[in-house]
Amino acid sequence: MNAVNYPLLMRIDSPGDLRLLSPKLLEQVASELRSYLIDTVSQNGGHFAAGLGAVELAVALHYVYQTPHDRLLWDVGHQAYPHKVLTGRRERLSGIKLRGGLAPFPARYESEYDAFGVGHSSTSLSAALGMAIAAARTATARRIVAVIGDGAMSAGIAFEALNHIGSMDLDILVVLNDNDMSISEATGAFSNYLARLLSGERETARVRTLFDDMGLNYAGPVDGHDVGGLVATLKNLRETRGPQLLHVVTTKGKGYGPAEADPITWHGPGPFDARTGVAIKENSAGPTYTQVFAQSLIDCAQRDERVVAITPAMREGSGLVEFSRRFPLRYFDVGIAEQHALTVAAGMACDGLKPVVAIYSTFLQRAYDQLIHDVALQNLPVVFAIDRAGLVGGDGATHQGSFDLTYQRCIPNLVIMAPADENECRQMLHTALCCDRPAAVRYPRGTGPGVPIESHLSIYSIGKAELRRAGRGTAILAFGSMVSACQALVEAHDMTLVNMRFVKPLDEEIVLTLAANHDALVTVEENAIAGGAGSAINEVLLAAGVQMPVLNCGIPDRFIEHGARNDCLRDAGLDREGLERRITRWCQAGARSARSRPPRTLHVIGRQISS
Ligand SMILES: Cc1ncc(C[n+]2csc(CCOP(=O)(O)OP(=O)(O)O)c2C)c(N)n1
Repeated sequence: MNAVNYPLLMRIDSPGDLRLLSPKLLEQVASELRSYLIDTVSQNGGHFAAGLGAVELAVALHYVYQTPHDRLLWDVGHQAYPHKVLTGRRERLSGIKLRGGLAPFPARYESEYDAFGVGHSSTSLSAALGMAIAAARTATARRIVAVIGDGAMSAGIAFEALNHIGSMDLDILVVLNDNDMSISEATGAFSNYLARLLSGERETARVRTLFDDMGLNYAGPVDGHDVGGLVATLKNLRETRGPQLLHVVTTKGKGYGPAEADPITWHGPGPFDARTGVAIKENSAGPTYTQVFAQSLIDCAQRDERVVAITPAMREGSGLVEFSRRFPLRYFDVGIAEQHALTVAAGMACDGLKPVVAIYSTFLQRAYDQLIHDVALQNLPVVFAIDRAGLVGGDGATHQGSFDLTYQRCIPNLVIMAPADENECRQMLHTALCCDRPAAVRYPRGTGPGVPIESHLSIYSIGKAELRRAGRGTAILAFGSMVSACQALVEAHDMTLVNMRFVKPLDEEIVLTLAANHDALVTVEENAIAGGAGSAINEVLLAAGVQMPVLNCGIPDRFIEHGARNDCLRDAGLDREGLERRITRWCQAGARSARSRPPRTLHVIGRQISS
């Protein structure tokens, strides 16, 4: 760090250093911190606009509260870069999200100042209340503060927590960081309510707010960029007993012109020229799966006006921007409300619509009961376009889509598809919309192998795999993104390759035929090995009484940390080289042990083959 540009920030290695400064200097600290964020994030990209809006808040909160003894929780954690800088991680900020670098969000293993690990939104109030209860139970004198955005406040869990907090007489401060934005524009009646609170309605009379009525003492609205004002207000609140809510008004992207003007683009930019705000583009290699899904959905919607799209606050990430423009009345951003997204889709499906819920694999975890109870149990034709299924990279362990095959596979009625390429993604979406039952298409982050995309829409036969290559000895049964990852390997070693296409229903016929014709089977998927698609193959073999060597390749039984997507794949052993090494070694070891065993006969339902 350059001491000339950041004379004060240079001296802050912990919040203790910050607290030694006179209050008059805090504005300068905030200004240096903001410049430092702009400089640093421009190098490698990262979460940006939300952090710029939370600079003064971070400075004031660490100045007033005795962190880490007092607990400071950042909801989602994408706005926590200023907090990381002030808590001893200044010099490491440039490596955030990279392999071995700082975690993308607050993480308890990384710092004692990160009171609660985050990444998924709207958990801060529940966790803060838990800490307040623990402090009360252990008679620990401690203040607990949760900072939550207006977007994150739209989630059910945040309201569940408010409901609980308001009924408890505990010292807890909720700082509502209201910038009137989620990743895209804030939506919903609660957001309208906050706007009304800010509109001056409250200033004319002492109007009781929703929060007061729920048992939290409402303070504000206050200017979230006036660090002196914030410090004064927080000092007061620190001495006030009971649940409090401080309504703070901020500007997303504050202090960086392009980000203030377009906070959506600047929510999480890649590297950019800090002076001009121009993105430093990497060469793009064809359309991403998200883009293919986006165009295919538009094509399907044009053919069938019953098709509607639902997103839980992820319009940009899920590729629904163009859809929302073309079909504004058939597009629903429900806020950060995954559970509601699924049940509202179920209701639509009951009465003749064809809802497509576009959702990230990691966020679908939030709506598991709705998936089972509201959609699958009633066999309703809801389509799930599950993006970021597999390893996502920089957003790390909280966002890896490692589990969706595992948690979906056991649900009756559900069709689960995994496209091997972009064209299959398109056709599977169409197949899902035509199959009249709940159906999921799960595709990874980024680009596919780059196959031509057919403009027509076809329907795959449900539960049928595709033989890609007939070889000898070992057959690889690959799912989704792993089909192309195995192509070179099967050519080099004359193995069979099957693109399984369907995780459910599984093509049992092809599994048993391959078992009969090969010495060994290898399953490969970009999902947890535990309970994943490979487990489904094992179950088929066991049920049929087939005994043969089977290797399951997939994500190992641990959380995969952040890094570039390729780093994460390598870490999980799912990059091309890793797969080749693993599979060929396993085959060689198997061949050695087979030579040392007497020949035996395998029984495969109705057939006999020798091994
Ligand atoms: C459960 C869950 N769903 C979706 C997201 C993706 N997401 C990250 S930040 C964000 C918007 C948060 O808005 P807000 O809380 O208002 O913060 P701001 O970015 O406006 O500061 C969303 C939807 C998430 N992190 N967690």
